[in-house]
Amino acid sequence: MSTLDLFEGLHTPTQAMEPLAQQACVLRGFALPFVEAVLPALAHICEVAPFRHMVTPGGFSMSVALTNCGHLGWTSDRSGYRYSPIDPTSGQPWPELPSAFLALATAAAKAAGFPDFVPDACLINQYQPGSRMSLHQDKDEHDYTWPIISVSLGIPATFLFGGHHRADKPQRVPLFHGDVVVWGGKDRLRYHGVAPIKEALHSVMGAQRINFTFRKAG
Ligand code: MD3
Ligand code: FE
Repeated sequence: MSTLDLFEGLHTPTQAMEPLAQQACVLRGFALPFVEAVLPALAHICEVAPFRHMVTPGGFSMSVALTNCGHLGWTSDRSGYRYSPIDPTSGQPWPELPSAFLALATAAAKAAGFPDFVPDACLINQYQPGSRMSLHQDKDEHDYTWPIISVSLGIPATFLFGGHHRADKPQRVPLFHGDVVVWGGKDRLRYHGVAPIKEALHSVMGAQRINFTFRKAG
């Protein structure tokens, strides 16, 4: 076996990896080489399953609009939050996970040390200036041992990265076009949210932020 073969099995980061916690890190700009392939696939999803403002169990309309692709989609209504294979607006299955999305998600997971991650769900959040997401935990998935991969596109956001109790003061993490965040292990159940989005214009995405979260939900 050559020295090269030995090195091939090792994890060699190709760009800056910023740790946020023990099992959470930011891969700055990781998504940039994928954007050209991701945007036409996103446009197709938005035609089949347009962004919509869902209602929370408490009866409030979310300021973030959302859609999904992949086998399972996250939905909310007066009766609760759940993953469903059917888009409640169309009555049809969610659009398939595009190969460009899968390539991005698996490459990011691998770079962060999760080589076996294959998502079955992609929630797509659309933020406009003023949209926000209050502190919450993601607890609607079956198996919390899988990581969550988050991809940010468009105008900047301040991500709020809290602790295991709602009252824990969150770290403020700025996220920009092309940034990818990977959350695994014990950091997977931390409280998190997004501060109100500031008015801005992105040269490619316009006045919006798009966030993809890739999960194994089923
Ligand atoms: C940290 N979305 O859809 S993504 C969500 O930017 C959500 O749209 C935010 O929170 C957004 O549920 C943040 C990243 C994310 C997802 C799950 C996490 C961060 C997380 C779970 C634990 C800690
Ligand atoms: Fe969340």
